[in-house]
Amino acid sequence: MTGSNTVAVIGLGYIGLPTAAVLATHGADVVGVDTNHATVDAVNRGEVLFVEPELEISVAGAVSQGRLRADTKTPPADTYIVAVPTPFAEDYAADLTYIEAAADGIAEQLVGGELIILESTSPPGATQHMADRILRSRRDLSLDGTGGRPVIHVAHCPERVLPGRVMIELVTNDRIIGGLTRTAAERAKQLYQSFCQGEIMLTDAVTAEMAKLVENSYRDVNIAFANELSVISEQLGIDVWELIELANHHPRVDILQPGPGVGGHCIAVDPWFIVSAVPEHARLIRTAREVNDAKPQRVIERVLSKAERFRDPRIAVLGLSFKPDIDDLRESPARRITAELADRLPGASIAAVEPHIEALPPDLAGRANVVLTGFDEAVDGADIVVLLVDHDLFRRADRQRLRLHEKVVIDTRGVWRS
Ligand code: SAJ
Repeated sequence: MTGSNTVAVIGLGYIGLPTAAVLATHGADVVGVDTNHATVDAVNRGEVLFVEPELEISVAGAVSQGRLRADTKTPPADTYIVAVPTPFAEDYAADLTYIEAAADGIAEQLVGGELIILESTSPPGATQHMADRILRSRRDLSLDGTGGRPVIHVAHCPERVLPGRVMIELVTNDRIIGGLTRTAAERAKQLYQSFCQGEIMLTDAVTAEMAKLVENSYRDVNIAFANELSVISEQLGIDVWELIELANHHPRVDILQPGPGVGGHCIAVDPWFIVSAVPEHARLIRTAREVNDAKPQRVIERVLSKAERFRDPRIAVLGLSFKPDIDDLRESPARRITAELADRLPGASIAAVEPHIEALPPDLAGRANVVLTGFDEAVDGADIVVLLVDHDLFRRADRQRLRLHEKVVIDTRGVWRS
């Protein structure tokens, strides 16, 4: 330990950068580390390369006060926070390569006494795996002082913030910290207390890892229930949104909303880590994933059947992001639906409307029959209107003026029910 309060945050993405900025504005000296040179250069200019309310102002302030800088190399620090991606591999097992690379960079710098926190959403056992990897290359260190070797403190503190509300939720959400030792958990608690106003609860590392996965699986299972109801309702010829609204009047029923599928990098991914860890028992969690993953295909088939009556259909696709009022297109069902419609209907012209982006992502830009266009223009020229994301702009639309009653409308979010 140097006696100072230096923090290295490894991974300057949707979680790492906000965490780095918040720590810096609460008195820590923070170095953000990322392998991407463009990200590092942007942060050092006080800029942010993705949309998150209030983030850029916080980064710019911390950089101009000299509390935050970015680098491609991991520096020596008192505390390391690992916030790198944990994608899943072909077989749905978590890919820990990024965590391992971060651990290798940290291992070189350790002198003993440091705190290392894994924030990335991780499968059960990942925190121990990270510590084991560090200790394999640093046999002069230990977790508990055995053999008189200096101690490193390792803990898991999963992030639970909602994209679009990250800067608020980082401060107000409760946090779970799971230490490989009690001292590690307590040290991590001290750090988070510097900016977190929520309750901070201590446990062991595996329970903390599972808590995060369980939160997102809980939501996935509940969305799957709503999505299954939407398919059942379609077969029975009833309006699923009316059905859910009525059922939700019961004091102990609170069904979520169906949609074109579940997107984003969390809820569509994390449940697989549980399934992969205990496949024979995670039956409901697996089925929920399958139900939600099947939903985009159902939407595609519905559009294709409506398109049969037009020679070269003009289709307006409303929304490409994975949820409303953000610019995040990761794992977006809307994007997948748009791409497949373009492939299956080569003669169709598809006008995609996404008010939060300025250019189509490469997979869609490469398709000759898809253009990015304005809302009114797309709807005006369309035979079929497919609403995929409940952006505020679409919710507030004047349906009379847009003459939606003259078109085939497929509203996957139920925002245009009369
Ligand atoms: N969705 C529905 N119907 C609903 C609610 C959501 O179809 O009733 C869809 C959305 O359209 C979207 C997907 O689910 O495609 C996920 O959106 P979301 O808003 O439920 O969640 P995320 O992925 O933005 O953030 C989640 C949050 N977890 C929980 O609410 C339990 C957040 O707190 C986590 O920090 C985040 O995952 C994460 O990083 O793990």
